[in-house]
Amino acid sequence: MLDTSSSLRSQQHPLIRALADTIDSVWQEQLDLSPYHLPEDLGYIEGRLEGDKLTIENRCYQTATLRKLHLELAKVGNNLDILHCVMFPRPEYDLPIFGCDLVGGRGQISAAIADLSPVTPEGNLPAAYYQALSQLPELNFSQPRDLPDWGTIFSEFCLFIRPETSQEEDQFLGRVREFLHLHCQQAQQAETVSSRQKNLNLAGQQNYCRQQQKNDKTRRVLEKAFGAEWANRYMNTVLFDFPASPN
Ligand code: BLA
Repeated sequence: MLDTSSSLRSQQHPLIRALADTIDSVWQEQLDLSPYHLPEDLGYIEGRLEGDKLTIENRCYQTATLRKLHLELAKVGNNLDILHCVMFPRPEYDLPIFGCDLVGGRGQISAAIADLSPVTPEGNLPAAYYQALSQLPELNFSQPRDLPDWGTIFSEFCLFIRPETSQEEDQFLGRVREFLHLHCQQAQQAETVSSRQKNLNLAGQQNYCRQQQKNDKTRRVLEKAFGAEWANRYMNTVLFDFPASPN
C-alpha cells in the first residue's frame, strides 16, 4: 500500500500536489513496486535555512527493471516548494532516466522541468520512445526557459518552462503523465541487454548523475540549511547516486 497521506503534500503548491498524486497513481497502477531503503536518517529531514524550516519527505521504491524510483517533496518555510522525482533504470535494461523537478514559491512555479533522458553515448532514446514521443502534439508555452550549461543530458523532448497560467500548468501535468505512462509501460516489458551494453548504460547513468550534481541552485538550498558536507552527501547518495562500475 502506498501512503498517500503525506503531511507535506497538503501544504504544497497545487501543481506540486497534483504532480505528486499523478506520479503515485501511475506508479501504483502500472508497476510492481517493492520498497527501496534509503540510508536510515534520510527519509524525513528537517533543517533550517535562514530562519525558515526546511522539511524534506522522501519515498522510494524499486521494480524488476527500475533500480530506484524516488519522489521527494521539500518545503522551505512559506517561500519555496519543491518536487523532485527520478526513476533510475537498472543498467541491464535499455531504458532512459525519467526526471522531473518543480520549484516554486509564493503561489508561482518558477521552474517546471521534465524529461526522459537518454543514457547512450550518442544521446539517442530507444526507438520505441522516440517514436511515441515524436507523435505527441507540440506544446507551446509562453515562458520557455533555457537549460543551464550542465543540461547537456536532456533529450530534445525535455520540457523546461515557467508555467504562466493554470492552462499551462495543466498542459505540463498532462505531458508528464504521458511521459510516465510511456516509461512505465516500456519498463514493464524491457528485456536484458548484453554485458557490453550494460556497461554503456551504466556509464550513461554516471554521466547523468555527475551533470545533475553540478546544479548549484539545488546545492545552495541544501548547503544553507545543512552545511556543505551534508549537502554533498545528500546529492551523491540520495538525489543522484549511481552503482559503481564493475572492475
Ligand atoms: C532549478 N532546483 C532549481 C532551483 C532550485 C532547485 C531552488 C532554481 C529554481 C529556478 O531557477 O527557478 C532546488 N531541486 C532543488 C532542491 C531539490 C531539487 C533543493 O530537486 C531537492 C532537494 N533537478 C532535479 C532533476 C532535474 C532538475 C531530477 O533534481 C531534471 C530532470 C533540473 N532544477 C533543474 C534545472 C533547474 C533546476 C534544469 C534550473 C537550473 C538553472 O537554471 O540553473
